[in-house]
Amino acid sequence: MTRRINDLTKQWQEEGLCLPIWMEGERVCFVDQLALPAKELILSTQRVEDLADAVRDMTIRGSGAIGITGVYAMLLAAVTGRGDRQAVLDAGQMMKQTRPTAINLSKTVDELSVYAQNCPEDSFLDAFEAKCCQILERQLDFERKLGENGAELIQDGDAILTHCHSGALAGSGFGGRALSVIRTAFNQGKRIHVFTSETRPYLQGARITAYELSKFGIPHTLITDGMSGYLMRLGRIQKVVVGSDRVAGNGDLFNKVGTYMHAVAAYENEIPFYTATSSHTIDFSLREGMDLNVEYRDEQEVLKFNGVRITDAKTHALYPAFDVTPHALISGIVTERGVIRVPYLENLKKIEAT
Ligand code: RUB
Repeated sequence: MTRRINDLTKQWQEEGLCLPIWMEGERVCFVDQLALPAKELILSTQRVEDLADAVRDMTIRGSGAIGITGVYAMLLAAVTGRGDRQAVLDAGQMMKQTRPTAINLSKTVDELSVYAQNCPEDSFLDAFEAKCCQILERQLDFERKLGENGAELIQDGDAILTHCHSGALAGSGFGGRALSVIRTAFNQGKRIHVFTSETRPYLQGARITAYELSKFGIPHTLITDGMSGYLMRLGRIQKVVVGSDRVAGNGDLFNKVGTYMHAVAAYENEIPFYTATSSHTIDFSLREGMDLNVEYRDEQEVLKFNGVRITDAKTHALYPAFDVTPHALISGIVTERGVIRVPYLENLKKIEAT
């Protein structure tokens, strides 16, 4: 019943991909990103609710990875419900409610929901699995292509700043967005160095980006979030490459909070700032970034470090999980269809049209 998806998983594992989530038999397996790098823990489930919880509490995270978790959740519902179409649609709705800012999740669920509603009853399970596999293959293909397009922007000897974790485990297993660009440039033989900012409070940069860079053998240095501006002034950083949770129609970028701060410093220091994304992550319904409210997370996530409160008992905290970088600060938007430059409104429209 899951032969097609199991074969695909096997093929990707043999290729050495760093998969965030996959299917073995009728169980969905996923890497516990909260445990990294101390433990390489793999969890598994047959319950859609567990996948929703894992996205909500950031056991599975990164815009690409939560997008494909939407696929696995709906496929799991199809398999365990023996083709129950309503269960598939309900699974999609449950996943959509987990995290709102990264658009890949809702777009993927919508695409699969339309497919499920129109899929003939007699071959539902087979056809739905094939559609899921097609989406998963497409996402991986995007990563490889945008990696090649973005690598052209990287020069031999560049030091590149990246923020948060926009890598294999945040995507489909090759290098996600930013790390696909970096990994491809490195594989081309370019001598590069990566500065990864730690990314308070979840420390995705310190924990996961550094872990993946070590795995890929790419030289790197960890910095705290506030250090990038000074390093730019010292001439230690030549490029900034970050991922993207959503791009508005005018090129404004939603990404992990702190991205805007790096972009302002890069602009001030005349350092190119790029976002790596895919056409799937562009939200043409959104005219500009400030039109959308980003996800706010629990203040406890900021008040505590490793479960221990780090501030006075009466102090409160604020945690917008993302910020908006205006398109005027962005030198180029790397996609699977090439690097998009200003005027973004016009040039992004061309992607929408084709
Ligand atoms: C998503 C996230 C960052 C990445 C986006 O945040 O990983 O914003 O920079 O990169 P979270 P990508 O950790 O809250 O899920 O586009 O590769 O996901």
